[in-house]
Amino acid sequence: MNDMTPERDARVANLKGMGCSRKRVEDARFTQGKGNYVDDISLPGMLTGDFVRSPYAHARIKSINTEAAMALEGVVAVLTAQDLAPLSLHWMPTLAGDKQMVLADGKVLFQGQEVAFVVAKDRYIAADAIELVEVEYEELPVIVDPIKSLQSDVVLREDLDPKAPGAHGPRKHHNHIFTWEVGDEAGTNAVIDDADVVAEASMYYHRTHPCPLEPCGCVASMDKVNGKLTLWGTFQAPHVVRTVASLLSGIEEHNIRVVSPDIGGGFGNKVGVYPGYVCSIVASIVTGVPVKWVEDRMDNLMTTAFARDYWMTGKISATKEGKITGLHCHVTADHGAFDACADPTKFPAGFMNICTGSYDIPIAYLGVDGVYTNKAPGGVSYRCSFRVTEAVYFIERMIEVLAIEMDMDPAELRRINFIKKEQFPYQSALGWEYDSGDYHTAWDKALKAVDYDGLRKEQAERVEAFKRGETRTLMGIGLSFFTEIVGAGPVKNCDILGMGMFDSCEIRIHPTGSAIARLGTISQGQGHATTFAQILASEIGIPADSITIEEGDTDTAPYGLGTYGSRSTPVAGAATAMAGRKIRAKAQMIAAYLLEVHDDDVEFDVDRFVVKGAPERFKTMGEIAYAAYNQAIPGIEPGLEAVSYYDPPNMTYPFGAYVCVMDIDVDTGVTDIRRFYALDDCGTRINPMVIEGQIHGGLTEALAVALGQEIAYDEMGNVKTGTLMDFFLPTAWEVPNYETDHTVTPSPHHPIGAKGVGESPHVGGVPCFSNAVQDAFRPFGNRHTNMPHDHWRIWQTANALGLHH
Ligand code: PCD
Repeated sequence: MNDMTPERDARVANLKGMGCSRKRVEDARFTQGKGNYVDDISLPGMLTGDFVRSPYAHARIKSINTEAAMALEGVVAVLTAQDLAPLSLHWMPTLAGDKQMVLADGKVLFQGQEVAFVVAKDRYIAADAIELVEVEYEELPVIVDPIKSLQSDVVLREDLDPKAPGAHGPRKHHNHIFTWEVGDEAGTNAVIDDADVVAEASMYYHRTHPCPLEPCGCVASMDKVNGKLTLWGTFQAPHVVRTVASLLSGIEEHNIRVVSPDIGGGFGNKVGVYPGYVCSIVASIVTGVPVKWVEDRMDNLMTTAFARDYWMTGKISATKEGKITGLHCHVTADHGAFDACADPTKFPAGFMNICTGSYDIPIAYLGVDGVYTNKAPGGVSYRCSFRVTEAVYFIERMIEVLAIEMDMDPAELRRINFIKKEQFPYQSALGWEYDSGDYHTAWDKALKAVDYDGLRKEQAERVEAFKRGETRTLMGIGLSFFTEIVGAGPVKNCDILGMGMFDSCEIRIHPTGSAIARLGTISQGQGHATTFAQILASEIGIPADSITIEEGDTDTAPYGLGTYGSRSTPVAGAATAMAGRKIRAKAQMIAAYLLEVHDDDVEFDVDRFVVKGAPERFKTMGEIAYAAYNQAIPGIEPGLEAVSYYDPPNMTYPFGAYVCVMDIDVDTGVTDIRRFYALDDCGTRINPMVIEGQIHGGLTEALAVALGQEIAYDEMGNVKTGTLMDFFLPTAWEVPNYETDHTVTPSPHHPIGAKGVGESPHVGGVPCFSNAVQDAFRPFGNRHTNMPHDHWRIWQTANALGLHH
């Protein structure tokens, strides 16, 4: 007709749809310094807020004197708990059903805790004023060890009735938060007691921190004339922030607008609600002008959401042939001063019950005890879906320890225990239904790619050479196979503060055939503007380059639960496809009308509807969009829009097989990663290049955590790693060349078969790096050593094994 009818392949390519390595559209502004981050926001008359923070980890506050600070030129207000108390805002609810002080109320419970909020003309004056606030502290005994905390007479949370249950049931001790149990403990113990082989291990997954390059911050602006509060901030879940802000402040939700502008990395750090947000809002209401609060690096590392801090003990049993028969896991979880873990309500230890991993384990038990200590609150899923990193680290270490116990090859031990392809959908002993997987294919491909047998031979030769004194370098082969659980989640079992975890997409096609789609998620660097347009391009036949993706403004975006737990693709991505299909259904009716045939007589073909059996008769999506607005079509409303709120029937279970080859200098403890191979299966792939970037980023954060990154405390509760001089953030210097690979096992329930991928490399990466270190020392009697494997600790391991003369 009116189209030059390019070849079908050319039309497909023109869409830049599913499977295309489309270049990231957001990079044009990021690479030219044109991003718009919270700290770029500057409003007329805007003030700056900053915190007086506690130098002590546990102390009673005897007095706060703000006079000298208030007297400083340029200081507008100094808020303390006393000022917030009449508004009931001196405490706030946490995502875990606990409550947290916004400003110190009677005492402080961790170093760096917010004591007073200074509001001044600029950041420098605020910093000077902080020095002038006089706080009199009376030191109290400090507890930094959760196991000791459960035996201590010292009561950390004096605000809680020691006998009353918490949000997750009975509490055993005044410093105890909850016990969470899954599985059959008696049955598991019976199996383990009778087993041919049992391996045991205790491991500490150290406290660390997501440390995004941009710290947390916000700008609050209360327009008293119109009664409207606008809050810009580094929020991974802007709609949730709006709802919480409304519930806390009493301002009606339609009068609050929350905007997440560009975000410089989230990694879980920007999910929670921090005192800075509450104080900025109050300060803006009080002063009547906008108030900005942006953390510095030390604030971020010392006080915002930490990750991990799990003391895990395990028992795994097997037959003589190495078939696993049972798994027992107990965790003592250090939650710091307030339980502010960001987990779906029914899961106080996140999805830790995915700890049976990728293996067909008939019976298992998990028990978790949450405990208060004098450390910062948090417990966030740093690049993992709600404690999945802990779970995968645990099982991947247990497998290695079992292999040592049985004197078996760990690759073979994994192979004989993997869930088989035909067992999917697979019901795990601890309650999950894995949607799809083909672990054996992935494993075989990985081992072949790295020439596993060749590596083992080389390793054995190296050990012999070491024993003969010819080399001081050992070789470690790190293996890991992981199953993630991402895409929270079915509303029936996943909510945050009572809000069901669906997600959304709203599409508006313009008359000229371009479009805008808005989602309930928010990119922090993942590239959603690029990839969600690709999903739509394939669904509705409009080129990705002609589709704007907008996220993060609650005044315009449909309600959604935000971006974390690799949920955007599984949930909002599904909503995008479903909304696209609604558009397509209406487009089909319009096309049929225009072509004067029955609706069923046209079919979708790339970027058009064609008459079945007569491909020369068609209407392009551009023509259809134009007609939708400009032609009276009997029985069809004008316009072409759709919205989908998607409640996923299940989560998605991406998986992967990783291998790390590492050389370790026994005398210096220095590690050299010779090779890192990562095979990922995230189902249908939207953008292979974006996926590769995600893998590189997640592996780098895994390397960091495994080899040095930690938030360490001394016994006084002082943070020893509060700056980037001490907190390890890898640079190009430490990062190896990653080899990426993939298999594709689509999710059977996701509309386009896609699973999440953003966190996979972190989840699989940490045990892989750690296993490489541990494997190097296996021939000399190492069973387990705790992370982080920095040079000093590796040296100590070598020394303890008698490898130094
Ligand atoms: N994809 C594709 N395909 C598939 C899947 C996926 O393509 N199959 C892609 C998408 O589209 C996007 C990405 O990739 O773009 C991702 O996705 P996902 O997986 O879905 O995820 P999301 O949701 O989106 O995101 C989230 C994640 C997380 S969670 C984290 S940590 C991290 C990751 O993401 N973070 C970050 N990554 C990243 N990147 C960046 N750049 N930055 C950031 O920050 Mo959490 O929970 O929060 O812890």
